[in-house]
Amino acid sequence: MARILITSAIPYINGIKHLGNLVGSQLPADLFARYLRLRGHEVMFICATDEHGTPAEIAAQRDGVGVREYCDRMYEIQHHLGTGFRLSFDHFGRSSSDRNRQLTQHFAGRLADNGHISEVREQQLFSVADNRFLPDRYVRGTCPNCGYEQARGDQCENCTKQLNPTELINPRSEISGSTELEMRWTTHLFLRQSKFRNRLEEWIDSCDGWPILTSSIARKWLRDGDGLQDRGITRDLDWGIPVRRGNKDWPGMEGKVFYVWFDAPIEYISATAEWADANELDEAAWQRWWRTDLGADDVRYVQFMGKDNVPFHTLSFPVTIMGSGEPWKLVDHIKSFNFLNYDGGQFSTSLRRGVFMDQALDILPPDYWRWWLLSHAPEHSDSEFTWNNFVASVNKDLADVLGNFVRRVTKFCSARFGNEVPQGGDWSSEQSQFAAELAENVRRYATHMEDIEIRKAAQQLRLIWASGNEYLQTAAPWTSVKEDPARAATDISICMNLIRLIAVISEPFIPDFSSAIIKSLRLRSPAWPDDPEAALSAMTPGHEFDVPDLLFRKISDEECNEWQMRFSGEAGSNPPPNNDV
Ligand code: B3M
Ligand code: ZN
Repeated sequence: MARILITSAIPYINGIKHLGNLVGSQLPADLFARYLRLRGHEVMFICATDEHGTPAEIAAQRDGVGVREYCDRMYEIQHHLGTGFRLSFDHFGRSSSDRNRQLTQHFAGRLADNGHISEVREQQLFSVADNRFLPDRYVRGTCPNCGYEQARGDQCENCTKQLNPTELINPRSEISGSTELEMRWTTHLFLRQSKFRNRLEEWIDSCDGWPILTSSIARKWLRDGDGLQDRGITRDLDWGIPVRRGNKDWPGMEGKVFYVWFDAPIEYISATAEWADANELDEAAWQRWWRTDLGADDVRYVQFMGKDNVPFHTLSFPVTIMGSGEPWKLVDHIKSFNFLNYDGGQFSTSLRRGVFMDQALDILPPDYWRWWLLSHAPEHSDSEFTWNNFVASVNKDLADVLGNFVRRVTKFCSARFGNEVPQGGDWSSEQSQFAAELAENVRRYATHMEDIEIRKAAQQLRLIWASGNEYLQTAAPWTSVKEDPARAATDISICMNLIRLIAVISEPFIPDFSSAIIKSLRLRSPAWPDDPEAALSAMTPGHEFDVPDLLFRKISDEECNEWQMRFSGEAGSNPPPNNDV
């Protein structure tokens, strides 16, 4: 049994996330967490809302409420939607927590004591019309790296380059649209990242086994030198963590807050402390996940995130950890994702293009979405959501293959042998061969899951579902029951046990299906089939069950067309989500 710490990138608080956000970090992280728990490992799965910085302020202003109130409301909504998608976080924290304030100020103090922070007097964009500085997302303009015209002042979403607002070409205020911007003097703290080049390079080189997407982005920004420029970690904003040096004032920094990207990754640690607080546990309970001097040396730490978040997790956050000089756990493996596109374009929050988490759950249960999103995860390249593809895969994989197999077997068994696993005979050579093949397929599936090769795992799982149908079709117990009822009984007993096995191993993908089957089979949390052949006789003759209700319904062409229209983002077709931002 191993101990595995899993974190998902923490979603910005500013509104409900779309399916592209979901599949880029939280959902695959959940898949991995569920799988490891199922294999008996000790898992700590952490996520939170990212509540500071300009995204939160801008959204609250648009909603006409205070930013604290806005965050309280959106936290509840995001938390609730996470539960709706069955995201099995051990804790879903908030970066605005006391824990994160203390820990962020602590890290800043340590970094300063160790000489890794400099105070820089610099010019920043100031908007005359808005009478304020315009940090980060308060400015938009053209990316100097790729020419994308909607780049934000903190990072270009198109090419992932981290930016300073002053680097943008044709900058304009996000608040008023004003282009009457001037440079004004202000003082900020800078993290001296460039001093860490060698240590980071060594560390990144030592992390073999990272997905290519992760290591190529990490190396690109490291080698370009650009990603390692010293970066400002404070801002002239009201909302955020006040700049303090540990628990002491920081002269000259009054009224300033830390940059959201400084405190957000620290929230991974803080949220684990929040978990301990929520469960009335002591400090040691969370520290054993994070402090290598207090037990975390045997923890494997895996992070999940979209590709645009990789530079912060391979450069700046590791600098925070390394520069503290304290034995905090560094990440071992970073699983990153490309983007999911929507029906020939991009998901767009502002244009209401695409499906958002609340809308998805309004039209279909979570398993439908989980299955499609995970089996089409944008792992090795961008992938695309189209309604036709979604409906075709759901109808085929879930309804025709999986649902049908379960229905046919349980109904036939119930009709011929009653609601219990029938008494069969010894296995024939075909039956033994099927069991051996199944064992091999389950082993392959487990390997893909361990390697976090999500599409391959989904494919292998689908193959196991299909093998059940094929077996049933070939065995044709509805025919053999007439001449050789013992053989039919053995086949049905194998199929019933295969349903049990499928319910167990499919749980990380489609947990509701799994619990419905486990309930129908009157089982109590069955364990992973370490020996799949033996698992085909786990439920012995006489084991009672209930025929499950319809598990997956088919989606009609009319529904498919209607949804395609509704979510196309064309005027009036997609009602604003209730958090209208
Ligand atoms: N909130 C960006 C995002 O939601 C940011 C991630 C922080 S991870 C520490 O994609
Ligand atoms: Zn760019």
